[in-house]
Amino acid sequence: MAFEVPQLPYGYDALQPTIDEQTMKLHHDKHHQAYVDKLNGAIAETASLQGKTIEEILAQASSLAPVARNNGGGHWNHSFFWEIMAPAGGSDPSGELKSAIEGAFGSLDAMKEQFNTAGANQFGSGWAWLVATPAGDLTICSTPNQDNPLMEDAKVKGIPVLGNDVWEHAYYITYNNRRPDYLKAWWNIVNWSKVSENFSKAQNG
Ligand code: MN3
Repeated sequence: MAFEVPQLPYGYDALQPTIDEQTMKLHHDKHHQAYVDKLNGAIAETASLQGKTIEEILAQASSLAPVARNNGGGHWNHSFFWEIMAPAGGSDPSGELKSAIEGAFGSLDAMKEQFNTAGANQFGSGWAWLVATPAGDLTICSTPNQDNPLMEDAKVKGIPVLGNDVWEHAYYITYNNRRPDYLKAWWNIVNWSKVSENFSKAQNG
């Protein structure tokens, strides 16, 4: 069964003005589709990857050919990304997640600042992550390219709870070179109820 690009849970224009419609169309229909097509192509030529879930594939990241690693990461990361955004005016972190964020970072604002710094300082393309670690803590990291904390050779390993795409294709049409402005504005469209759900699932294994 080949992997597929999931449908967006909202319209292409639903995240405006934070993310413009053209960016969403290109990002979802072209970039994500290309990751999926190349991943499916790699799997068709690699018997050991056939029948595996995307998480099982990423768990053996260090032994993958670059085409499978990069496009497998691209598929997982973007499928995750669409779900953790929602039209502006959404919820705040739930009680349990709020407590965990305050315990780890002092406050929600302090967490956002650390996350934005990780995203701004990621040289070139990559992602910023809020991660539930195997020890049950929350931490922030960034990864290059389409890597993520599920990869067994990631510097910071764990289950992503929240992540932002800092590739130029994610923000350049509206924000040009101003990645920090994109990072700051992006919090307007975070779907905190989905993030809280991710955190609960991570805590329950
Ligand atoms: Mn992207």
